[in-house]
Amino acid sequence: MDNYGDAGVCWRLARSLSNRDDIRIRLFCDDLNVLDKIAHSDAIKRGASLGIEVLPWSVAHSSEQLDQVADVVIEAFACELPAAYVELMAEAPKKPCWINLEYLTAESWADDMHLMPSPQNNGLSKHFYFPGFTEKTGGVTLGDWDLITQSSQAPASLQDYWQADSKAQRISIFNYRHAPLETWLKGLQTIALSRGNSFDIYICADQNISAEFLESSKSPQLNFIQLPFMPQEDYDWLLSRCDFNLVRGEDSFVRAQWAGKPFIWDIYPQSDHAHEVKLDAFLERYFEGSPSSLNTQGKMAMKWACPSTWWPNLEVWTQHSETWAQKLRDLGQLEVKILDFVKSQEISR
Ligand code: TRH
Repeated sequence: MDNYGDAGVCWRLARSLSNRDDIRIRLFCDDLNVLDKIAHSDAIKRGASLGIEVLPWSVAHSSEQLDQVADVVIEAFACELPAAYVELMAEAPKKPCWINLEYLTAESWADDMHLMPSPQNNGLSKHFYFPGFTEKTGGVTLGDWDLITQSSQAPASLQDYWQADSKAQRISIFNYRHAPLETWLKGLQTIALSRGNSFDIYICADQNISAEFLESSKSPQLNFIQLPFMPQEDYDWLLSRCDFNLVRGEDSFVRAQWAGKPFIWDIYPQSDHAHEVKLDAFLERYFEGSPSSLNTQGKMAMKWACPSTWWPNLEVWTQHSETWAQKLRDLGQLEVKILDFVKSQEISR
């Protein structure tokens, strides 16, 4: 399975912070091939144009190759800093602000864990940073979303695919291999036949939908558009323009929320089934305050119920999604909250 989320979240955060001119960013990554895919085929070059120095993870292992230790060190997704780097941090005259960026969760314990210090036996202390959906957590990254999505013109990588003049409803698909996409699409076919809707269905790279299925299912109402893997900003634009998005993991999941449109979240599966608890925690928070029919149907939809059972509620869901996106904005964004935390640490040191 190809995963881009860890690199995607870090790249997005680096891009968001690089907009501020007093910050110099170094992004260490253990798989530059993944980063290249989401960053216009050349993360090092793209990063340089944005003021981000992209470096292979191996460099952080060798203290000789690093001129100085950073003022702020963000260790993302328990990547565990190399011992050589931690040594440099401990020896630095001004101790860096060390943040452990965790996975996003809607579970209520994140409120208590967010910004919890974890003293180390070398005199340093790192703080857990929990992104989330409440005021007590660290928020989610907005970055350049508004700028990217304000353009009515499709970005370069989508220009050959985007059906600008179509009157059909637009759906994007980016899921894991286990997602029951063919069954779900058959449900959509039922809506097309019974209600006369038509759909443009944008299928992202490497989705588990067979060519035979696409061939046998296409009709004047169901238009399948197979997309190549595109740069992260272009995928954001696609999400913002679709009426419904099928997303997964962490980063596309958050973007679907900024889009203010209904979506299905294909959560990253964990062997101990912890993801089921995580999904339910999100659904409770997300549908809270929505009309009761949407509350019930939306939760079913998120667990792959046949679209024909809830599609008639799409308009209500769309309104709810807009309200939710506004709620997220009001909570404050991760890139701002993380800088506020760093400032508070500088004052208290
Ligand atoms: O790739 P993912 O499945 O990532 C996952 C999750 O982040 C999960 O939490 C993590 O533990 C696991 O990886 C290892 O899904 P996600 O998070 O949506 O990340 C996809 C990234 O890929 C996102 O930044 C958007 C980007 N993307 C593109 O740049 N171009 C594309 O064409 C598409 C479809 C996605």
